[in-house]
Amino acid sequence: MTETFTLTIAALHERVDAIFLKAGLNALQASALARVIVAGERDACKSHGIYRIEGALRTVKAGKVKPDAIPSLDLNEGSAIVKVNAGGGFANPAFEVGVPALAARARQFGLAALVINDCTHFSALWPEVEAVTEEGLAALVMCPSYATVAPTGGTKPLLGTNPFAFGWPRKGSTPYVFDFATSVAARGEVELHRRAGKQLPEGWAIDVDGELTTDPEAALAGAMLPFGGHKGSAIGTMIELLAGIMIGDLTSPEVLDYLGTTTLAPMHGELIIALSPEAFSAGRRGDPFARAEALFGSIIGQGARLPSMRRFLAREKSEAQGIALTTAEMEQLDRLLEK
Ligand code: NDP
Ligand code: PYC
Repeated sequence: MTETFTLTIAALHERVDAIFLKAGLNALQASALARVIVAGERDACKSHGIYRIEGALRTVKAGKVKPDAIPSLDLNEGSAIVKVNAGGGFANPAFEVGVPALAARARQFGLAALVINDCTHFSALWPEVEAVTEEGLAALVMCPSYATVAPTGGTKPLLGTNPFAFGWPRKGSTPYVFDFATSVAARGEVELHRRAGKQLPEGWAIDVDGELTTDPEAALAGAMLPFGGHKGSAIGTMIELLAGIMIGDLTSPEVLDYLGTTTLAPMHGELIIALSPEAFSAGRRGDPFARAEALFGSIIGQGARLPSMRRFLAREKSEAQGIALTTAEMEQLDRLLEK
């Protein structure tokens, strides 16, 4: 049996924060990264937990992200579009700088968008979705990545794994949140299978010759596949258009050209849209939140579960019992702190 160590959420945050500070990140960048990475471990989302630290540090070392960046907020007075330039730093502190203005504008106009430009992005989107739902607003979040996914009918990497997330606020309960890669699985999952010496499930990827493969090495060298065939391929393309081209930032193939590798965290933009359910429904057919609860109740009533419920249960457990890490993970953290 694998030996495990248990750390409190605060203790893990302290360690991850210290690793980033030691690597030369300023306090703003380090603490925002530590928050999102520790949230990944806390919620049992291993593909975007502490495993991502090394990639972020490699990207700093390669000079492809600015460790001391200070995001700049462009309030664009009178507009529903708020912009934050991450200044070549990570996306997470830029999001934290922009979210109060996003929420205020969404309340003012009924909907608003936060555009983040020039950011390095390696994280899960649900922490950002949850920050918007905590404001009583619905949220749509998306960003490109780097070219690793073949469009349906094609055989070469072109689209990114382009995550897409949605959230709906619920009174007195955790929000309704889904958050997924538009490839069959996140690339981080393929990498974790490779590290564990495990084969991939069928249908995740093709090799360099365009043949289906379950070998993670062959999948990383070849291309991943979109989820749901042509439907995922179209949603992935929409994300390139809206959160790449429309916001004047890089598309996934451009990111790969710029970085020349998928071993560093990708730099591009991000689009966050906040919507006010009260403003859209404007009293028609009653309280939108009560109607949403009836819908969720019917889903659960069939024996189905709501997305994120696994995650919220994992969070409850981590909050009560701490976060369990393996010996190898603890050693990795110690090694990174000593570097
Ligand atoms: P998963 O396929 O693991 O999960 C996708 C969503 O579906 C989750 O909200 C999950 O909730 C929900 N879900 C899973 N099973 C069920 C079920 N049986 N019934 C109802 N809901 C269910 O996610 P992915 O592997 O596609 O993505 C993982 C993460 O990777 C995401 O957080 C994403 O943001 C991130 N990512 C980031 C990228 C980036 O460029 N920054 C690129 C690609 C991905 P639950 O968690 O509760 O199981
Ligand atoms: O897991 O696909 C992924 C990913 C790409 C960039 C960040 N996460």
